[in-house]
Amino acid sequence: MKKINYSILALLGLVMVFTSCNDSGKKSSNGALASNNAEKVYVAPGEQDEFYAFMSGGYSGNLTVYGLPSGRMFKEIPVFSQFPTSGYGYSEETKPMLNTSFGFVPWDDSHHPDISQTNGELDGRWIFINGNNTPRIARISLSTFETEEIIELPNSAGNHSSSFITENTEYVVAGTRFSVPVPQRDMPINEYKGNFKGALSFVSVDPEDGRLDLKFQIMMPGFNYDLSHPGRGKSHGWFFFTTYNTEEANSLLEVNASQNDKDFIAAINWKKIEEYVNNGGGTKMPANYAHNVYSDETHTATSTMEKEVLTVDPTKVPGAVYFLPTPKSPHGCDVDPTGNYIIGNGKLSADLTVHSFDKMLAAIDGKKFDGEAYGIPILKFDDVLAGTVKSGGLGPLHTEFDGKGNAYTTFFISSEVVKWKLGTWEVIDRKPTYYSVGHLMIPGGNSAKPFGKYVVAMNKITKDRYLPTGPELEHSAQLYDITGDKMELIYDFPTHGEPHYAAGIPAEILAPKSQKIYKLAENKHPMATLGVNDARVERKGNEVHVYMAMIRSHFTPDNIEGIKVGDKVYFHITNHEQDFDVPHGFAMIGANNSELLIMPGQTKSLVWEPKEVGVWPFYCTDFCSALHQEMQGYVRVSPA
Ligand code: CUK
Ligand code: CUA
Repeated sequence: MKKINYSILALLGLVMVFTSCNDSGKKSSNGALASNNAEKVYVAPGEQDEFYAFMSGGYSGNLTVYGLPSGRMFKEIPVFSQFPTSGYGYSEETKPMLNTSFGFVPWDDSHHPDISQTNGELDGRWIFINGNNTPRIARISLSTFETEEIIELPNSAGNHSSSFITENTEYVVAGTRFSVPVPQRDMPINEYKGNFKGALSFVSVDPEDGRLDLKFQIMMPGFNYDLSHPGRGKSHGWFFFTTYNTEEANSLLEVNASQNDKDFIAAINWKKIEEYVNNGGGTKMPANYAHNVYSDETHTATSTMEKEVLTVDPTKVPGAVYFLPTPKSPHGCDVDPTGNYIIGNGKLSADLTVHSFDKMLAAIDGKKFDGEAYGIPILKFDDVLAGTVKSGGLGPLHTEFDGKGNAYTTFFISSEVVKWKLGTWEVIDRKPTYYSVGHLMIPGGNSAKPFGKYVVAMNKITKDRYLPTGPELEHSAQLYDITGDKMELIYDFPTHGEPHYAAGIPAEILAPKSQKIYKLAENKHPMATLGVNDARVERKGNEVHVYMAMIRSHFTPDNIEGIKVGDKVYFHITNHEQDFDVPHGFAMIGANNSELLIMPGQTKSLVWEPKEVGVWPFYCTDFCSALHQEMQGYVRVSPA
């Protein structure tokens, strides 16, 4: 067994290198296509893109916003990382967003964005994204493009199968990648098997304001839970998670974790579990986790430490959880727009496995099981299998759908996207990617109603696609036109961080919602300066609070005296502009905590601790008018 596994891996590695070299030689043929395709991606000056694409930032911890088809980047939305560009995570108002039970954690690894849905269709209200490392889920408003809420997940580690949502945004789901001792405790690592647990978290979303609440956690066997997808249509009420390492090895050297020819897709009837907990089922256990909420009325975040979580033992809810055997350590887990087909791609295989929801229900009805794992019934592979796609590729990862009965799967090792037909399982087309593609995205491709015009491939390796920029290149996205039978590669563009996944939405749904401005009269920040006459300096011991107003192109007050070395100076600054897109900035010499970028109608605060006597300047960092360079002031600092 040992040898075979190693040699497969070595072979796959070789194929990858070989394919990459081969593909780079085809550059000129791409170039020849360029003139036809230029028109398809050209968005003329003053015109706007047809789609938004939200790409996860991977190790940037953020979310980036692009236009399709132009590939232009519009914005980087800070989520799990401090962001000096706007002062997110530095300003007094936003620091609490990055609170966790581990303290202030201003970094994370964000993988999978998902846009809110109503009746299985994109509604463009919020976008959710996971923090992998210190397990968290964020909710971002799509009217302000600001992170409004972050909830930490206890008992979870490596929050990877996240943050996918159910078809009415009832829940955003998070599955633990690493099983861990629950509750955490000191124990020998090699006693993993049978003792570690894998928590699947179901976080409810308030239909009105989007507020998150960790409703329950299902305590699953100690496997690795990789990706997940909600059922939709006929399978609404179910959630599917791929697993690997069902061997429960505590060291994942290939020999340990891939002994089993098949791991599982876990099928969870969350409606059944919801009913169980609504009727008083489940066990409350102590847990410590942060819940951070930003209010765009007070422009301030508050962080609360939650103290307990409701856990569910799946064996106590008969009929709620089943395992579907799935070959070769499946990674991606994708459900087609009709909700019948569940695709699990074994990352060490060539074939795609497609399960049928209908067949699954029939097998459950007929009680046709193939034993159990930790009390959870295992269905028979042949009973649930809808079909196998003989892809001819290697290393399948993720699948999206065009809404016309076709599926598109990425192949990491053979560097390609393969288009195939749902139901007949025949391969229709394949196109190379440059290189080693991970996820792909069709706008709405993760909903009941995809907009099958483009697919974006997100590649892990960039190599020779752009001008070299030292040893590290930004990752590369590739845009394919999928309106015809054959995919057509029409554009390359660099992405920021490592985009694992993306969510796209037509601009006509989203753009009208995204022009919010904050009304000054509605500003409920406790430190706001709503009238210029309210601007003032107040001392409380060695704390000094400067209540400041800003409008083109002046700060009030702009000459501040009476500050002493050793004081802690809080600048609370309110932007009095009421025009769309007129922020002002604020930077103080020697301040070691970034600047502020303050939106019209908003208040933000920055702390400065002067160390030396003198007269020290501050200025506006955002070019705001012809007199932007005049937008400045001084603070006089006297001896203590
Ligand atoms: S994972 Cu990155 S390629 Cu985190 Cu969705 Cu598959
Ligand atoms: Cu305000 Cu520049």
